[in-house]
Amino acid sequence: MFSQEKYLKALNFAAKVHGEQKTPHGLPYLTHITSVAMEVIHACEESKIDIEKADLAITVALLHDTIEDTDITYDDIYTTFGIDIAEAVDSLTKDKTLTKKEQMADSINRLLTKSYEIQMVKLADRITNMQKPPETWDSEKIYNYHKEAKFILSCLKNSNAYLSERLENKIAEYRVNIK
Ligand SMILES: [Mn+2]
Repeated sequence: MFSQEKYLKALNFAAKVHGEQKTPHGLPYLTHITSVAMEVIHACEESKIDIEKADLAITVALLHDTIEDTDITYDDIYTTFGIDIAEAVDSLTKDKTLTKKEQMADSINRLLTKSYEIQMVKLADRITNMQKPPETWDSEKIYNYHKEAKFILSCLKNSNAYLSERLENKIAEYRVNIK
């Protein structure tokens, strides 16, 4: 399985730094974070991933949006969790100096240099985000989100067979939202 202590350390850190942040559906942001971690835990079980790799993947899942969405920096993650986790979270962080279009490809390229356990977090993130789109999204945004999910799957599908199949199913189900 995995270390409950490491899980709690990362969860408490994420809870503190995401604070009052909400998801696009208006729920506490921690519901997103713990959903991504849940997908990763399930995949680690299904794929019999060893404990050290599982601990890394689960911690990274819990921290994956900290640098992108809060005041937390790479150095803060490095100081508290060490270089492997800081590098992993950084590879899951969009480079906002690039155009919106370039950001996903750039992040995927950096992720592809990382281990499968880290790539898995991106699959889990997108699985979690393929729920009903927020009311505020127009049809073009929904269409592009669906297309982007297919791109993520095509790039990262080797990282974990279980999550890849799950994302493939979510992509198929998401089609009903495209008008
Ligand atoms: Mn996320």
